[in-house]
Amino acid sequence: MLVPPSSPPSVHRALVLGSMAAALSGVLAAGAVLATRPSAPALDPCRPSVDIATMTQHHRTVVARWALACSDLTHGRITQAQYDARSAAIDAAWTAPVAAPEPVMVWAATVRGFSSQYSEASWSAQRVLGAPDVYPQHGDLVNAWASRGADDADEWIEVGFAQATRASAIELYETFNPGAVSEIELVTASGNRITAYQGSPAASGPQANKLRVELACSDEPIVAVNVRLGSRRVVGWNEIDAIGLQRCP
Ligand SMILES: [Ca+2]
Repeated sequence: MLVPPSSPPSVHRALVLGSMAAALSGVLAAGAVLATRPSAPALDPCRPSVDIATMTQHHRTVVARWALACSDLTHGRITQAQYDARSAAIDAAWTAPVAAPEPVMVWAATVRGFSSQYSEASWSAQRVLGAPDVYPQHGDLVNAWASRGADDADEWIEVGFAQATRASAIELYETFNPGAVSEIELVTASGNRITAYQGSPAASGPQANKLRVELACSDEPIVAVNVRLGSRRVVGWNEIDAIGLQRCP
């Protein structure tokens, strides 16, 4: 029998603790301390009557806490009142919202190709790798990739990731004259190329921009991302600080 995570405590306890309740009924008086185990129980009364292997880690932990409290009660290590207090706290933990895990970002690790770069050092294509180190600043700053010319050609860069990653989103950090991104293409582990984003280049203001595109986690792992810039349509250098994938949970 499964216990839905949303089960109210009373339902949870009826399911999980059914065997214990049966074993102890008639034995425990309110407030009494058991000196011995219930008489001749057929089964360990503190053994969960449901398959905990199918539960979340959170609910397995809650059931384990309850089994420990049950054992303490049946062996006389705690009073009924102490057990009731622990049980109430455990019930609260059963339905308490579990904090969602922090999203894990993986950052571009290799440059696979590019149309141009401002130099081999400052504003080089390599400056797009790793976590953002310009954002949230906006400005003509050397730690972002910039093309050779400001507006003389449309540009592109393709970056790879250290491991193939199933991704729930892609993030691209535009830190100077944002708005030029015309297309983002994903390269999958099997070599497929999938268009994830298409836009009409237009200046989007004098602030750094995090362009985030949600992806379907069912898609196959991504090994590379290709970004195209309509640089001629957004005046000035259109600099990219970082490109990252948010790993699927
Ligand atoms: Ca431009």
